[in-house]
Formats: sequence, C-alpha cells, structure tokens
Amino acid sequence: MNMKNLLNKTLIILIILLLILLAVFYFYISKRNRLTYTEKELESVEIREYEGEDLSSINSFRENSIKGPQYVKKEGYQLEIKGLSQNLSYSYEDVINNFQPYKKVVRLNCVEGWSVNILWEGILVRDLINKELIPESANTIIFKAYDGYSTSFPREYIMDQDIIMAYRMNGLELPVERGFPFQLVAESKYGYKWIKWITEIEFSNDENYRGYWESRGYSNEADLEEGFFGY
Ligand SMILES: Nc1nc2c(c(=O)[nH]1)N[C@H]1C(S)=C(S)[C@@H](COP(=O)(O)O)O[C@H]1N2
Ligand SMILES: [Mo]
Repeated sequence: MNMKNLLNKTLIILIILLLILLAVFYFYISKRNRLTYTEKELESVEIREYEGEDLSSINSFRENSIKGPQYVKKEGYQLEIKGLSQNLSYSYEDVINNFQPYKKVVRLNCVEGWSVNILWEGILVRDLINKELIPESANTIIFKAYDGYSTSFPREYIMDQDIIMAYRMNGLELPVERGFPFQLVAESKYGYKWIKWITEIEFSNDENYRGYWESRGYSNEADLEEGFFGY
C-alpha cells in the first residue's frame, strides 16, 4: 500500500467517525428537547378552560431547567420528608391515594418575563407532614429535586397556607418535562420557587439556607409584587 492510499483510508475512517458522533449528538439533543405530548395530542385531552377562566397549554412553558428534563420512574420513587429528629418516606401511590386532592388555577411567572395560567391538581404540602415530628425551631423548609436543584421557604409559608404539590396539570398527569412526579405550586412566588421533580422536603433551623438561584443572587423571598433582584 502506498502512502496516498493510507491517507485516503484514514480520511474515510475519520469522516465515518465524525458522522457517528454527529448522529449520537443529534439523538441526544432531540431526546432532551422532546415533549411528552404533541400539540395535536394535547388538543383533544387537555383542559383549556376552567370555571370561565382561560388556561395556557402545557406546551407553552419554556423549558430551561438547569440540567434539562429529568426522567423519574414511578416504580421505586420515594419522597423523603426529613424532620430534625425523624424521617418519613412516601411512594408515588402513597401521595396520590392517601391525601385529600386539591384543585386550583394558579399562574406561574418566570423571571424571564413569560407566564402560564394552569389548572393544578395535587395535595397540600402540609398534609404530608406529621406536625408532632417538627419542633418549633425548624423555621425553614427546604425542597430538593432529582437534578440537584433546591429552594426553601419560611415554615409559615408552607404550614399556614394551602400550598399545593401538584401531580396533575390541565387534567393530565405531570409530563416529564414539567416535573413528573411532583411540582410545587409556589403561589405568589416567582417560577424559580416552583421546584420540579421533587425528591425531598427537609425541615431545617438554618434561616440562611439559599436554594439554587437564590444563592446566585435572586431574591430569597421571590414575592411576585416585590421583584426578584437582591437578597
Ligand atoms: N428541579 C428543578 N425545578 C425547577 C427548575 C429547575 O431548573 N430544576 N427551574 C425553575 C424555573 S426557573 C421555572 S420558571 C419553573 C418553570 O420552568 P419550566 O418552564 O422549565 O418548567 O420551574 C422551576 N423549577
Ligand atoms: Mo424561571
């Protein structure tokens, strides 16, 4: 074999390798961005009006989660509740079947300027929590998610109000990209408090705890009427 042939062969092999790499990359990107429901599928099954109020479509969210959609399996899923001294754990079915369901239309506002109005169905977070387990010194409730995301609230925000942890939206089970199995409906707070793919609810006495975006400069209160800048 002469030198020219060898070079040609190497070039062809390199081109093939590059094509394989591109195909894998394309497959990965398209899987990441794929929506659970197409527009057409949603048309016939999604609730778009509730008690006279117009609702946004499930597909009108802008997906910009820190690590993209997380694929959480129903089987084996456990929601961990961590008290100061004792812990609880619920399976997906425990959460769905054992607590009083609640429904409410609430608008999610992202700091990027878009918003969506959705009919949420789920359970009240405070119903999950056995009050005897939580001493008064636990002033902070931290939520953690499958992608490493976290956010926190003063105890009263969660325990003294009807704050929903949703498992359905517009009448459908929460899609993967919307936070299956559970998303917090953090009413009156900016979107970054609406944690998706919840795995853990932890009681803490650390008032200075800061979640993912909060530790990067967004307001820890995140109240819609106050704005999201500063601490
Ligand atoms: N686990 C997790 N939850 C999350 C996020 C995230 O990156 N990871 N992003 C938050 C932000 S910034 C917004 S606006 C809402 C809605 O985001 P979405 O449109 O990507 O669903 O989810 C919130 N919950
Ligand atoms: Mo956001």
